[in-house]
Amino acid sequence: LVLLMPTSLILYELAGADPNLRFSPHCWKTRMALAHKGLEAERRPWRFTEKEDIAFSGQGLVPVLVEDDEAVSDSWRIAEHLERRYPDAPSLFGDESGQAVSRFINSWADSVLVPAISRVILLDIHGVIHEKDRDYFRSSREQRYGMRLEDVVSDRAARLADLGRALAPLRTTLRQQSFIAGERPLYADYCAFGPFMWARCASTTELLAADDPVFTWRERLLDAFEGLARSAPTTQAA
Ligand SMILES: N[C@@H](CCC(=O)N[C@@H](CS)C(=O)NCC(=O)O)C(=O)O
Repeated sequence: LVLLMPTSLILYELAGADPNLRFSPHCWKTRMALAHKGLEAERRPWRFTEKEDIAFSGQGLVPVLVEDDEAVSDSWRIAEHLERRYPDAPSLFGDESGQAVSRFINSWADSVLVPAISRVILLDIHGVIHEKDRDYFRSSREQRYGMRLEDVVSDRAARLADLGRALAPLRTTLRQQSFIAGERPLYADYCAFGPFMWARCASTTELLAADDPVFTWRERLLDAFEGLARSAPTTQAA
């Protein structure tokens, strides 16, 4: 057995005005994946407009993981990289079919969960990011949504109800098992948990009712890895 110890692991993570506020949903997937594998990375804060600092990765989004001389971008590709590179550490997917099914969960999280949560917290995100990022964030998001940030989140009760409906498949599953992956969390769980950490870190709005099985599942993941996620800095209530 040869244990591969990384000589260096660096993770570029989206940060707020407060460099310790790390709220990106996709970076959270990667943080949980690293913890699952028992790995530690040097976590570098990165802002939306610091494109040149990650230009070496050939694209402009985080997370970017740099292992020795190799840069890997996209949270899904990072998870696959870690699984390949650290086969003897706990598996992120269970097996090949687990990996295939996790891809669906990741796609669901990115295409349904992230948009539904953003309709609640988008303006809060604008409030926590660095001042130098604000014009870029506002104009890029307003173009994406075709409306002002204020209008994206204007009907909070309706948007929370939409989110509640979008969570139905997750809720139904978690009525019957502790985690998406079964008795223990795997990467599929982190795919769905990342967007909740995004909301927890950047917003003070509670997305879930305390009697929702999704709430209980989120609590379990907040406690995982000795409370890694629970102890992460969040924006403070005004
Ligand atoms: N599919 C990518 C998405 C990454 C992504 O959208 N990252 C956001 C932060 S959450 C970002 O870097 N945004 C920079 C920008 O919008 O310019 C992944 O899963 O890693």
